[in-house]
Amino acid sequence: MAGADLKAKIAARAEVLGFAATGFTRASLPPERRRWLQDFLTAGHHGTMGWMAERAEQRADPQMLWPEALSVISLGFSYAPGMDSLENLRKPEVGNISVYARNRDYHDIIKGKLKHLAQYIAALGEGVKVFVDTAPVMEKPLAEQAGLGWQGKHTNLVSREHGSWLFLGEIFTTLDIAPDTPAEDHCGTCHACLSACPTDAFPAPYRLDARRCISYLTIEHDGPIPEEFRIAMGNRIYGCDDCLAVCPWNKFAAAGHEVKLHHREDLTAPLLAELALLDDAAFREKFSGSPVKRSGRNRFVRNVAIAIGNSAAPALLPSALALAADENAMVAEAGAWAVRRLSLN
Ligand code: B12
Ligand code: SF4
Ligand code: SF4
Repeated sequence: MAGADLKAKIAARAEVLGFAATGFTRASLPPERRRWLQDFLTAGHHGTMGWMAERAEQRADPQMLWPEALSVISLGFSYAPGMDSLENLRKPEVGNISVYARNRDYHDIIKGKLKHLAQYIAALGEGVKVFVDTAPVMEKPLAEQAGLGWQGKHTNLVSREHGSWLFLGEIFTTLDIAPDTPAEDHCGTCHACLSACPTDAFPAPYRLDARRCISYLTIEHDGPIPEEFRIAMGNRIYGCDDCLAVCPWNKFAAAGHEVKLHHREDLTAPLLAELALLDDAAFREKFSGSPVKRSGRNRFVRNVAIAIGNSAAPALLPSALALAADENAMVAEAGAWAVRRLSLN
């Protein structure tokens, strides 16, 4: 079994590549994780993310995904913003894009780095596969098991050093590595994240109903945003950071170093009036290489319309009227809602 020496070498290489945290665990998860995933799916908390249910067996058990895998190297990459990520919420004329999406797509950045690190292990004659976000892998429980941090009450991984601001990635390998000690829960009696959620998306601590989460509603959900969440969305037009931002463990987090994740000036506090003008071509050009591109123009501009409706800014009425006349029915419906809201002011 590979011991401390090799682990230290792998961790040192990971650090040079920019990873903030590295941990090692077995390629397995305890049965309660499968049960909790199943409870989540049975309750329908995944909404229209049907892909979560389709490969649930593989998600709950790394060896169902790759039977030869013996170990998992879990890696955390910091995107700590180094500023108040809730600042935009006090500026109704701008749209708030979640801090993780204000520059390049983290999937591309982290995948490249994982492949680089995996080459080192492959050179030892071992099998490797790298994952970040999109594979049927339960990244948070694996990271907790590998000692990177614990799944907080907001369900994301919290680290004592990097707070709630870590992206996660993994290298599955046939290498037999001595596992690290799992992290302990340090949430204690705190419930700041649960209280901060604008849409009351936590039915209980450690459980999220994605259908109520603004991140899901603005990024994953196609079609009209259900009326009950529109006002609570405020000006959040892509993702949401509220439950992460209020976590007291963030106070130890130094700002992330990756330049490709540093906030683009035009995406830090973009004017709603300008975003409302984006047609398909302009949207693609503006968000080339950005995670925002994945949601597509219509969903994004639908969110912009809702934010305009919540702005209470009469100056944005012409933008709302233009969106109400949009060719896309989903955008036009949101635009009409915005016109009605602004007309009430
Ligand atoms: C689906 C998904 C979403 C969905 C659902 C989120 C969710 N919490 O499930 C939506 C679209 C809402 C979403 C939003 C976000 N996401 Co997301 N998402 C994922 C994805 C693809 C799968 C997560 C998953 O497996 N969910 C299924 C549920 C059942 O699993 P779970 O959250 O681990 O739930 C556990 C708890 O509920 C717990 N549990 C249940 N009952 C009980 C009871 C007790 C007593 C206890 C102790 C525990 C417990 O057990 C479950 C199993 O471990 C992962 C990537 C991946 N492949 O893992 C990224 C991932 C979780 N997302 C990520 C991010 C950054 C976000 C956002 C912050 C983005 C944003 N700013 O808008 C938000 C955060 C919202 C939030 N509070 O979770 C990061 C999180 C990094 C981290 N530090 O944890 C990940 C890991 C992507 C990555 N590679 O970095 N996401
Ligand atoms: S991301 Fe926002 S909407 Fe989703 S659970 Fe956290 S605070 Fe609630
Ligand atoms: S805000 Fe409090 S309860 Fe929520 S994850 Fe952080 S420490 Fe845990």
